[in-house]
Amino acid sequence: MKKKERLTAYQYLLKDKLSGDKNRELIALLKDIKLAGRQVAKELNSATLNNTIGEMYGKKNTHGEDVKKLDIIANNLFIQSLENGGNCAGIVSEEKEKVLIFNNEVSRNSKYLVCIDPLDGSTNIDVNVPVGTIFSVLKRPNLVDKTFSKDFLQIGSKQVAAGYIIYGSSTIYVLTVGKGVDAFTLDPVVQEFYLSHENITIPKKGRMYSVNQGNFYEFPLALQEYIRWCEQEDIKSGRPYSLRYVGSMVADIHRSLLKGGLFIYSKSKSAAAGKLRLLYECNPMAFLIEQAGGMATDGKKRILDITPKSIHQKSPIFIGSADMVKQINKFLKSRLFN
Ligand code: AHM
Repeated sequence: MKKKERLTAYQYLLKDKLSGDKNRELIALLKDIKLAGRQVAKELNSATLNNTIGEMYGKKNTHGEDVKKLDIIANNLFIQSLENGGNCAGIVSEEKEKVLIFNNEVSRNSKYLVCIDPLDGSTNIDVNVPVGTIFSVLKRPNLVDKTFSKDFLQIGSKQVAAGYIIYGSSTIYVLTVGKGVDAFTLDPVVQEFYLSHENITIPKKGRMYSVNQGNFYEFPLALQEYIRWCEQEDIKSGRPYSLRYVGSMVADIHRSLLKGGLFIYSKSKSAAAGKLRLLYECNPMAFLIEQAGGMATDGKKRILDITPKSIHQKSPIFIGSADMVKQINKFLKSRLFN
């Protein structure tokens, strides 16, 4: 039997989604991200044996959260790959308080900027539950000037590419370059990502909602009412819905993308803007899910229309199957969402 031809992510982009010479630099940048992704997958696979699980004692990130050893390892691998690749002028990373502008000659002249959460899902890192990398690629607004922090403060709809790598039972690289969504699965023997899911569309409806329900009484009343609505029995709409919450945004979104569902990280009494960061968590996921036919809002407006004011700004997010986002928006509008 003839074996089906396999296309690597690079070959697929070259042939299909990013054909043409003007896209070479972007393809190369996406390759740099893939390289670091493979290295991170390897680090995660042997972390227990290499004694790299656990916290960097005494170290907090820019949000005051504990930092894990693997957070730092992943951050360094992405920085090295992006800097040495020369296809990116600078980055914003969850693990770095300030913008990092690359100093080498080639990078300085590059068109692109990257915002990244190198290892998302900190609480799951040490317990063999899927975690991920989330990234967003922006174009420098001006190639003549040096790169400045403000160049990263672009609305999400200006992203030229975005995606995530999920480190789970397989390692999968899910990507949009603004022409739909495709996924590439890592062949662990060849150590290469091959096209595995072409033109993914998120189901319009879903029956799974994903929220940290332990925060129920912290949530705005409108959200509490939505959650109660999900729990009620209603044959027509298929309720009660199932609650699924991994606690790694990448894993919860990946399931919603493939099976349909709604992911919620709301504001609450103790966190006025929620927890997740706009530039390197909400924006890339919103771009990707919209490209797959879904929707993403902060409860009031489209995530991709928010003008960022600072690089580590947070935002509430309601994202997933279009009908589910529309439904929750009705609840959030029917009462003051505060
Ligand atoms: P992190 O950047 O510390 O990893 O936090 C982000 C993660 C998301 O992946 C996940 O959706 C959320 O935090 C879970 O938070 P909580 O434990 O408050 O439910």
